[in-house]
Amino acid sequence: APSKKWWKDAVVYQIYPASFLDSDGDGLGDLQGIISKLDYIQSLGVSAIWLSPIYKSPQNDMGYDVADYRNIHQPYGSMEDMDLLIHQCHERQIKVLLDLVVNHTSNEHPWFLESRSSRTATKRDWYIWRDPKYGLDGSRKPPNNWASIFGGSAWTWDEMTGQYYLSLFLPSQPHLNWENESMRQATHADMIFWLDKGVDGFRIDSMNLMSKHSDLPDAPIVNPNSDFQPGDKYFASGPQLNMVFTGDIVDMDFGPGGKYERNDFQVSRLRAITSKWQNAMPKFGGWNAVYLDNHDSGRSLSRYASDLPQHRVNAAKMLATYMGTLSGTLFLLQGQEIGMTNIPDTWGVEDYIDVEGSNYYNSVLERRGEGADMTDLLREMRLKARDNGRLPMQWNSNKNAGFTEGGKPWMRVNDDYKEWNVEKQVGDKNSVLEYWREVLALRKSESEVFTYGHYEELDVARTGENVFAYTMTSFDEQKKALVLLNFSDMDQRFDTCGFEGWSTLLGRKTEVGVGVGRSINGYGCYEVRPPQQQP
Ligand code: TEU
Repeated sequence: APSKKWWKDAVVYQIYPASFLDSDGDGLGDLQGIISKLDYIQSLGVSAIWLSPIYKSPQNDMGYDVADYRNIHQPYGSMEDMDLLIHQCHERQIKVLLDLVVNHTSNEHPWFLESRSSRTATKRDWYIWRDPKYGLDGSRKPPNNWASIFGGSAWTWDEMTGQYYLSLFLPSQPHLNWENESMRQATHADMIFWLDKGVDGFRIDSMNLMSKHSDLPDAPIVNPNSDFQPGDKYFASGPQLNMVFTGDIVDMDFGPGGKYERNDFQVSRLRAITSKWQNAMPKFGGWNAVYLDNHDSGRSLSRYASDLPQHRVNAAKMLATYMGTLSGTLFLLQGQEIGMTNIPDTWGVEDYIDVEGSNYYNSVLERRGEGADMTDLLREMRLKARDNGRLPMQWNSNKNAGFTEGGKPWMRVNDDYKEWNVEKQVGDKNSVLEYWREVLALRKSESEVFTYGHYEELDVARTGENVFAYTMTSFDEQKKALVLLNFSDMDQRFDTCGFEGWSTLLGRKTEVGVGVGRSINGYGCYEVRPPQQQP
């Protein structure tokens, strides 16, 4: 059986500070806004919060470009606010995890300013600098052909010292050189600064990119239309860790040629990925991070289930059942607990403001020519653009969903907020929110079955393509749960043979009868019972 740890039992609630709650009316969320909602967060039954970056930053990439690890981005508040937030979380037994963005810094970080000052600078080697290459015609070229994840080359030219630096995201996000001992020590000191303040741990950003192949070789050409190629295999997934976010599920509807290539969701893919990781982790002594949504993805409800009015509640509950019953540490994104969706399809491209999506849109537009038909790309952006997970939190049916009482929210509020908000759902026993509370309470009381349990997929021949079913069993084999998830918009039949007499603890109260062919049109149901009751 897996060893017990607090971080394994944790249910982590990801807060995107810019979009959570604005307390001072500038249209941007802030730390005092978060503090004012800690009772709400506690009431959900989560045990930790993960704050997306709150450090001082020019915000070229929403704070994932840090200029000072020991200061707070001023519009979010002060260090006193941060101390208060940590303190108030702990009073409620909520742990605090910070987003540690140390694969790269902002180009405004003093380390980088020093590093770029000359080739012999003390911190020159803290970043990844290389000489240019030259083409046959004498033209200057980057040291290799790697593509930036945000478009263009992964290398940025620095005129002053005549070298390139590696920047796999924006040019303003130079990559730190993790081979450098003194840089590592400085980073550790910044981490200790926060641990001394009482934070409980870190979600480490882009950790998978920290160890690079020392030769930085050219990547094979998979994209003949581009000068730059994905070089992942030379820079991704080197380090070994206790727990990682695997990207398989959030990337599952990307095309082979890239994120915005059409590749419609199929339940079979989710089933295969889930089974792969649920089976592999216990086998190799690893540990799963269970999540469907984050600030870099579209909302799973819109991508993998249905946000149509007639299905939305059930679909959101089904995904909650899925997440809440799997083994691993659970991560949910703010708004997931009320069934928030992606950007409505009536919005235009101007409502997408994130760098990743807009850079891509502009590069395609440039290729196709001004005035070209872009509907195919917009369709994909509505599913997958990072903006979808970043819309302001919907608190109530007041103006701007209660997110801000002041001026213009930094990002447009979803049109559906009058019907879909926290206030409407609290206390409504049929709501998505109350269902999440139920799921989390059960996950906690039956952690042996779920968090630490043993997963087994039910054969698709038995369930049919649209139903994803599995059992979770406690390691002492004393308890077992059956999870049935109907990913279609129609009732499905499930042969209950072998599960006769089990009671439904969660989900639609479907009678699970004897024999064949009971109709299950729910978003999943499962039961827990001792094995001696097995027929
Ligand atoms: O993202 C890590 C990452 O690898 C991204 O490529 C991610 O897959 C991409 O956003 C998908 O479109 C982290 C942060 O989570 C992200 O918000 C930052 O933009 C990125 O690092 C750079 O700091």
